[in-house]
Amino acid sequence: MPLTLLTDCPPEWASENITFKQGQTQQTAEVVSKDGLMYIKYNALPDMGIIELSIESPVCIYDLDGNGSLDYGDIIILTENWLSETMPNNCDLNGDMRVDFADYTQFINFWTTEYGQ
Ligand SMILES: [Ca+2]
Ligand SMILES: [Ca+2]
Repeated sequence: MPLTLLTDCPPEWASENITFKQGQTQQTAEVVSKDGLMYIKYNALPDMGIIELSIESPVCIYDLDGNGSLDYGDIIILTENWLSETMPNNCDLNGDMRVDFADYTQFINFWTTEYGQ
């Protein structure tokens, strides 16, 4: 029998797509409001492993090493692909078939404006 669980929803998660994962099962969790508080609602199975709740990372294309955040590792990857014209290359952020200063500028702009808030 699945258990329907409610977990406190962090305010910044309320408008995100929340993914519920347990073993091989993956589903989109629902955010519900109860007594004025926000909860994440999902169905879990007893003894079926760790339950993971996560949100889609807003970092997307700029997370070059795919670790879910913008950090030094992404700059290293950008540097390693510097002046590469081998495509497809996820370091070619502006799509001009070359990894160069324009991509670096775009990366830094995103980091300092969108991400740095
Ligand atoms: Ca990263
Ligand atoms: Ca480019």
